Amino acid sequence: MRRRFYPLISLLMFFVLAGTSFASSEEGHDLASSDIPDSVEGFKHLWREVMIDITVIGVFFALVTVYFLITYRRKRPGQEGRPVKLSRAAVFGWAIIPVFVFMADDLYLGAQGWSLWNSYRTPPESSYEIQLQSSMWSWKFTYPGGVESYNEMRVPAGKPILVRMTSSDTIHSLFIPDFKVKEDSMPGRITYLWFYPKETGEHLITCAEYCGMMHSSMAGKIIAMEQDKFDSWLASEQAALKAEEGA
Ligand SMILES: [Cu+2]
Repeated sequence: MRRRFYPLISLLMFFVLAGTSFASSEEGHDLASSDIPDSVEGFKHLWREVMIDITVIGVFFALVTVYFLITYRRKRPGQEGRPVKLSRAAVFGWAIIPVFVFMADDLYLGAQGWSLWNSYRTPPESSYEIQLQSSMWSWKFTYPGGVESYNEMRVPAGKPILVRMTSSDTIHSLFIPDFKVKEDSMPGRITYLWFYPKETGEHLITCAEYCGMMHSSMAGKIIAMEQDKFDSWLASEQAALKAEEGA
């Protein structure tokens, strides 16, 4: 009568999954600036949570499958199985309890993602804004003051960066894997994304929307620099721009 324990195992799974949610949501947030929404850390937690949950679920199903394979294997040639007779209550129990367990987890994760996304869509007020125009097959960044750069976005570290974008030809998509952000850019429309480079360093940029022949080479990078180095870089670019305009 070990079969009786299976619904109990499902319920146990529910508590394991619920437990991982609380464990990963209790970790501290240590963002430098208080106007940065929790979504920055929240998406990291959610990602980890999804990974833990699919691992727990995957291992559970693998173990159950192996157990069934061994228990119900054919032991002699010509052996026929005896189908199990289930009561009406058992049929409903078998269908509803596992659905309840796994859908509860899915809906919980889905709702968390939705509320994080809602808070993400309001960029922090302290954001530094950079304009982006994408075209086949490069990224053009324009900084306040008119300085332009191609395929290399220099940003000050420790500040949220807001990228407002459009496209001059077809649909492209700005994807920054390290910050888990992606947004389409398209002609006739202005879209945005923002990210928070906490520290100095380099990060890959790539186009995530098939946009023609050289789509796969439409890559670039973000260079997060210390604020004073960024300021002097921008100032020297601005001076060069002025000299060019004056000439
Ligand atoms: Cu593209």
